Amino acid sequence: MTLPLPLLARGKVRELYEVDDEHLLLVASDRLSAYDVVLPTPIPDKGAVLTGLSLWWFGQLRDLVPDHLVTADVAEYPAELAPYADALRGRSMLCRRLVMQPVECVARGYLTGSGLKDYRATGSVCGVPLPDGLEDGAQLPQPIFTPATKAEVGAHDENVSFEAVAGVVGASVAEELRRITLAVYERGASLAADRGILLADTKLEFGLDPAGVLTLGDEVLTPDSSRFWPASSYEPGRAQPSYDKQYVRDWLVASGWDRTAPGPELPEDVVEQTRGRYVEAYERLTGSSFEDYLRES
Ligand code: Q0Z
Repeated sequence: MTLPLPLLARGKVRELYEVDDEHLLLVASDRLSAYDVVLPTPIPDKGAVLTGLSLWWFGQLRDLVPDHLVTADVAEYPAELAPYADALRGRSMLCRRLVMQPVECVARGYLTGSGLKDYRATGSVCGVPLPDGLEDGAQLPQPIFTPATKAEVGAHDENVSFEAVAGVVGASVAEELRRITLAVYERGASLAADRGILLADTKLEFGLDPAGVLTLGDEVLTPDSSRFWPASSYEPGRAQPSYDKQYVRDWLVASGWDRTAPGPELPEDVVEQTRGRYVEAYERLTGSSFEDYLRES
């Protein structure tokens, strides 16, 4: 979709537009990325599911941290966006423009991915020492703050120590980022666990509002910013199945795809099963009907 606004940033599956000096528009597409490649086949409603989840989580987290949301009601968007209301409804958010902190704030309750890689190499993750003998998917003795710095386009974020974060943003902001990130993770993991979903880890982005208040930005606790695992099949010692993407991954592996772009078109049944998993995640976590979300947005 192309809006009559300056494009500020384009992620793999989302776009960020400048509305005015104080506001941005965050738009989530239906694109899906697997094995670091954006696939050519969209998953219908994925952008709306992720937006709906972020909106719901912002509400769940409001007592812990202020967030950048202004409104997701397209009727309240600036008049110049009225011609695009149908394309934006349900999958966009008008946000306050923040001065983003140049650090990816990650909390992990379970060990996998880059955390596991670093642990196997050093016994620590981001300078946090961990007990010996942990395997892929192990629950950590307690959730840990594992910040990363944004890498250049195409590269992966680089895990860094708390001290490195303090060196960039100052000790007191670094301590606030760690405290809030862990509080958000704990709230998210506890709520998800009640609904049969393990929240292995989550990545948050923070900025400063015009008054200098640390504010939660971007998307929160979505399957694109977090690892969701079905609690029913949790079994440490192996890679855990992804709540949302496992059908896609299994099909891609079986297809013999070599993981180079552009990636193959997905068959209809894989698209439909995957859409179902996103909708199921929304409904399990929020306890509300996704159809209702679409109708009310
Ligand atoms: C978020 C990103 C992308 C989506 C900048 N409220 C804010 N104020 C200032 N900057 C941001 C936000 Cl959310 C901001 N990102 C990450 C990139 C699509 C989000 F291409 N970058």
